[in-house]
Amino acid sequence: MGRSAFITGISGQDGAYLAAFLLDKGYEVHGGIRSVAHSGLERLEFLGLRDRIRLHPFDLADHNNIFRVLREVSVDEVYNLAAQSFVGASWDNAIQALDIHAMGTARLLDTLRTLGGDTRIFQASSSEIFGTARTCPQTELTALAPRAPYGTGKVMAHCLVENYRTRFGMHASCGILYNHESPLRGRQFVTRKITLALARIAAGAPEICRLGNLSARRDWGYAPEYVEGMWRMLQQDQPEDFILATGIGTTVRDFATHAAAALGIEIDWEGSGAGEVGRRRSDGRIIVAVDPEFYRPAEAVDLIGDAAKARDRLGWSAQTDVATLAALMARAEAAVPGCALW
Ligand code: NDP
Ligand code: GDR
Repeated sequence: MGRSAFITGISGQDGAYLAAFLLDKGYEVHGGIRSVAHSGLERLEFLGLRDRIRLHPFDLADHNNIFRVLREVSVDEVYNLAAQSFVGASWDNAIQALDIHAMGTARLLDTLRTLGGDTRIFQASSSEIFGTARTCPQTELTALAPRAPYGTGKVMAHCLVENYRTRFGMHASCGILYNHESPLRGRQFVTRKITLALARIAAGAPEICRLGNLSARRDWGYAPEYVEGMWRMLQQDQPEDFILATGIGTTVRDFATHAAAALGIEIDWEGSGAGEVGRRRSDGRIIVAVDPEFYRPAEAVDLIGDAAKARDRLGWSAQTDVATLAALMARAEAAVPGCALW
């Protein structure tokens, strides 16, 4: 009989790619969405998956709902991808971020424990659990030190997975995921914000791409590769936690340079701090500027991951370098009239 999976956060970037990946493997795929009004299904529609998956009303804030749905679907694997995933916004609604990330994961783990059976669970953990790390790159053994409510909730979820794994013998694993991007990325994240603005500028719009800290450095990989890593974790005999990362840090400034190059634009950077700008070489026009409104209240340090354990044990490694990633995102944007996939 074929295998089955339930994906929380199926309407998000990773949820859509994971659904596509599992369908290709012959899985019956179920997914939870808060409501059609709340949850955009554009990504699932864009990938042509809308009619190939079974959607269920689902909210990580509602324990009864979680219990009802998981009892009904009775799947082999659960992937917990649901989150308030924009780190900056977790300062605006810390209670909600903590409830969804920490308590939501507790509700899910406890439901699976109560239902019994041998359902395996993947938890989307994050590099943000290492927010003030003193070492770089980070490994699975780096001390947990979150810098924002987003990461604090993820730390609690991370520890709960270990608690339930140890105490109840559950097959529960955390993927400590570093930034991974794609044309399906939400518009508020910096890579998508850059590719969307630059594609419009390349098409003639008199726009300026306004960003926060251009020197912030992140470890950016390509999202479809990361969902394969999640699946590989659940195929292990023993549950364990793994970092998924490229191991290479790139600044926001350099990501913009790569994305612009793919659209035929060369950028000359001048100035520093809040006064830094990026000028289009061909006509000297300012196309990138710093706006302190987009500075993080508490920026994480360089978050760069060492994925050696995943390479050795899962046979997983990131394949797409950051220049290729920026180019594929920029070109995907430019290929759509109005330069907006959504
Ligand atoms: P997205 O923001 O694209 O998707 C988040 C999903 O969570 C959406 O489907 C959203 O649904 C859903 N959701 C939010 N709140 C709830 C709730 N209360 N109940 C049920 N569903 C809810 O995130 P990504 O796909 O990028 O990330 C997937 C996971 O991986 C997240 O947990 C994220 O924190 C983690 N992660 C991601 C990284 C990345 O670089 N992408 C790196 C590290 C970790 P709706 O459409 O209704 O809003
Ligand atoms: P991040 O992603 O916070 O790492 O969280 P984001 O793209 O928001 O920021 C990356 C870096 O870019 C800097 N930055 C800006 N960010 C945004 N959003 N907008 C700007 O204008 C801007 N200018 C500079 C940020 O300060 C930051 O340093 C993502 C999410 O997917 C989380 O869910 C996940 O856990 C982490 O990655 C790993």
